[in-house]
Amino acid sequence: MTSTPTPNFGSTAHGLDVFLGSAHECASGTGMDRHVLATIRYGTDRQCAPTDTEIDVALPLLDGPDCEFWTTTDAVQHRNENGMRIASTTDAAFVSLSLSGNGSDLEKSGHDTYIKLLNCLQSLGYPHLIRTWNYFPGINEVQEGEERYQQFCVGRHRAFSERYYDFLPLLPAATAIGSAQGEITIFVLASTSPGLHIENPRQTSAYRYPRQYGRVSPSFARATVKSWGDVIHLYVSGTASIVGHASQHVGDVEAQLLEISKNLDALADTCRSNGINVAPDASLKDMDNVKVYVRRPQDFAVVRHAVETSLKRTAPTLYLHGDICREELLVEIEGMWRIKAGR
Ligand code: 3EB
Repeated sequence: MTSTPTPNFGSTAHGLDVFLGSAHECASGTGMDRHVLATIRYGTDRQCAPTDTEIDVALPLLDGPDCEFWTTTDAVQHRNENGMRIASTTDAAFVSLSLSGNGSDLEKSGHDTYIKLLNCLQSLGYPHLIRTWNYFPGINEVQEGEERYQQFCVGRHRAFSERYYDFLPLLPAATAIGSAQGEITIFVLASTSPGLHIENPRQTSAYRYPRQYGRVSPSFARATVKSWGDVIHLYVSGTASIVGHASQHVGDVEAQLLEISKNLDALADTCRSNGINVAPDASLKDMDNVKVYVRRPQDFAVVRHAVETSLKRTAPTLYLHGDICREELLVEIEGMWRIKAGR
């Protein structure tokens, strides 16, 4: 019997792993043959300044492990360039950057940051964006008649269109979340080889949202699949209660959460019908590296209860207090599925 060959999503030789844990768990979690590519520290009351491999995200912790560790079996090289901190292996690069000040001109900050990142990744030989994270203060604040998120979208879009002739097929999975305090913090995972970007038929592609949501559409894909040697990761973008392009269940956080779960299930279905080996019942409960962003801390108890009971999730989950990029959205979830190679 012949089996369908497993698609090669840019397979490379070195394993990449990621897990949530507490600060002291990194050393024990990595073991002697693994090296740290990046540590992301969540929360607002850090005592010590970040080291060269640590990235701080200034969102208040509601519950869960406070660190995210990206590790690899490959050797890691560190360097600083033009305000960016770069950690790289033979096939992966993690690049981060923080801008002090609240970035009063978000269009300019978004543009300049993405130009810097794209130039850097190009020149170092990791031209393929796999996943991006964007955190900045006051995401829903209105400046000069326009939400800061929309200004950011304009700048990011302009950077992509200056660098690429046809960039929509290149857009990776992403997160954009607002913080009450802190700096603009952007970090990306990139590679020497491309991932496969995936859209969700239940949701309008964000890059095709109609103009009513802003001068330009947001530049991201719903998910990106990437093979790292013998592991395949499916990175899922920040997913909200949006069907088509319309926000659903305004004011009802629990209904929004159930809608998100349906979006995740539809995404898994699409992946499967495209030959990506997501488990048949893959859902929120099977995701790893899950972050749940909650707009109003008073909703946290309801959110956690629904995640654990209705959505049957028992694995480690990081709950953060953060603003979602449409005022009416109360909760957003990101994560990843690990996919088995072969069949
Ligand atoms: C949405 O689906 C919710 O602008 O990079 C989610 C993930 C959202 C990423 C981004 C925005 C972004 O439109 C918002």
